[in-house]
Amino acid sequence: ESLPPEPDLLDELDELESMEDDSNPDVVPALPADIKHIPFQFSRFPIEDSQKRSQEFYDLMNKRRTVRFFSPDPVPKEIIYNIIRTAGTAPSGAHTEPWTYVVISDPDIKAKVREIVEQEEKINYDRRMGPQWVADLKPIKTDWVKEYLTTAPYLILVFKQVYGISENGERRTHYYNEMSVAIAAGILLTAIHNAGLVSLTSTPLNCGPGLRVLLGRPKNEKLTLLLPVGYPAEDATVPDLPRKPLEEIMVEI
Ligand code: IYR
Repeated sequence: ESLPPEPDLLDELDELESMEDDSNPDVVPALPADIKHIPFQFSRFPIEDSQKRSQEFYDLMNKRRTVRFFSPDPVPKEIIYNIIRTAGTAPSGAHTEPWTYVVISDPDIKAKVREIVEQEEKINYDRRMGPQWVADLKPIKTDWVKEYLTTAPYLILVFKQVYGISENGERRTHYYNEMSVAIAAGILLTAIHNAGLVSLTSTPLNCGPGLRVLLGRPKNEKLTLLLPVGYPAEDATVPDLPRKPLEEIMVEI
């Protein structure tokens, strides 16, 4: 017990240091202390069904691609609501649910987002990213022009709440907010694909503060992802990228 901590444990120790002392009886949990624990509703699939479902889900997800060319065709809002409800089922540290999804369909706001993003992206490509990064993106054919930001019917901006604010205005720790929002983003992308829509996983460099202010979000929220969502353009293309086979991504012990 008196040994120095393993390097892998240091992240957790950082987290621990920022936590309040739970030996203090005055400390109240964020969730109700007397929250009920109820029976877990679960029924097993027959094993052949699990087999089939796992194969079919892989086949479905293996068709997901990042798409950069969007159709302006409308998408019913209820589909977007269901997709975000689905992302909201993600697990999170101490069930803090540290995420906010901003859905933009207003053309004027989309135009303002595009203005902010293109202005920064021009500087990113010209100066901030550097020659290696720009070269690495060349095969993917991206550039600073972001037409999809005004073409796609929706933009979903994923904000992570780096801390929460309780009813009496005190700061609440959002444990593992980065990981919680990353998991939720994966579920969001999966839900978009499952609904038959496409998106582009974009992380606009240096645009966070400008977009946060434009959208009237509070200071505890940081932009992590910007996803245009809709149907692909009729003539949309994607790079013919291979995916690593199982043997390359899995180690069995
Ligand atoms: N944010 C820029 C650059 C960019 C970076 C990576 I890493 C990509 O995989 C793709 C693009 C842009 O959106 O163009």
